[in-house]
Amino acid sequence: MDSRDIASTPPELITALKAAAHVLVFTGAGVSAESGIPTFRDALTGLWSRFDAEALATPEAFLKDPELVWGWYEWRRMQVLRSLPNPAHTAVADLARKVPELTVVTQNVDDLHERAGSDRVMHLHGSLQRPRCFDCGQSHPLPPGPPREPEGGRRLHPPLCTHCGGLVRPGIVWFGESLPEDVIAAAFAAARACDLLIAIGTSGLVQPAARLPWLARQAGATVVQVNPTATALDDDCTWSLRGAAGVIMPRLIETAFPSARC
Ligand code: BV8
Ligand code: ZN
Repeated sequence: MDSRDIASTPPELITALKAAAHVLVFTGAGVSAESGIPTFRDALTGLWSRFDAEALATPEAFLKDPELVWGWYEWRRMQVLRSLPNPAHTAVADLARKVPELTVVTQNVDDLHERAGSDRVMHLHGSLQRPRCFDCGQSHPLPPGPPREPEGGRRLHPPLCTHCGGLVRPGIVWFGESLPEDVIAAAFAAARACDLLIAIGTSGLVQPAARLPWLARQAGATVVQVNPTATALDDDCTWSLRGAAGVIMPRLIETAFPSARC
């Protein structure tokens, strides 16, 4: 594994990117960090600094205190609404116009890839945009109006299912819950089929999502990660580009596919 900063992008990586028939971009919370959305393992800001995110992101936590967990997700949905895609999201959307086939697989529950112009994004861990009934699974529209931040920890009661009266939950895959079979199968198939996998802003700690780079490498693909720090994926990577996604990704695309000089 060879770590390099962006200034010394390996020429072999540029060659691989230009020659790739199918690129898979695999993102984690770090790709949204420069949009102002805290990553999962950063200290959570404000009202939520006293909670452990992983303890809140479970079905048990929701059943134990639905108003706390629903309030936390409404706070996160409000953060996303107030955020904009950053140059990393834009570079990924731009890359789709430069290579024959691009698959975007994200662990994130925000919609910043879509708002940057990426389509058919695979959300391994669900989305903030698609609440559903905890009991019968019926999907429900988002609450009308902008999400309200629970002032001073005020409880936010989740809506009730119009079909069965059950509690409406965020459309998220929580810890201890299985990922949607069709989504994880499609993501694994894309990892085995791609020529180049670019992992952006993920610590590589959450399974089974973190298997994607390893699957791609085993199938003979080149694997590169973009992250300011070392991660659990380092040994799966051909190269690790150390730096911020919002800086590295636009430069990588511009170096491989220079825009026409006007
Ligand atoms: C499951 C939704 C079967 C919630 C999330 C082995 C196999 C199977 C399961 C397990 C296993 N081992 C352990 C498990 C259990 C568990 C797990 O993986 N636990 C971990 C903590 C050890 N997995 C599960 O429970 C999964 N379910 O496998 O079902 C099953 C069923 C029953 C019992 C057992 C198994 C479900 C996992 C999905 C959980 N839901 N999200 C929500 O968002 O609220 S995961 C959540 O954490 C996020 O969605 C995200 O995916 C993950 C955080 O990871 P990252 O995205 O990597 O974010 P992180 O903060 O860690 O890192 C950010 C990175 O960005 C850092 O490296 C940082 O350096 C970098 N960065 C920062 N700034 C920048 C940057 N990079 C670039 N540019 C920058 N500017
Ligand atoms: Zn229901």
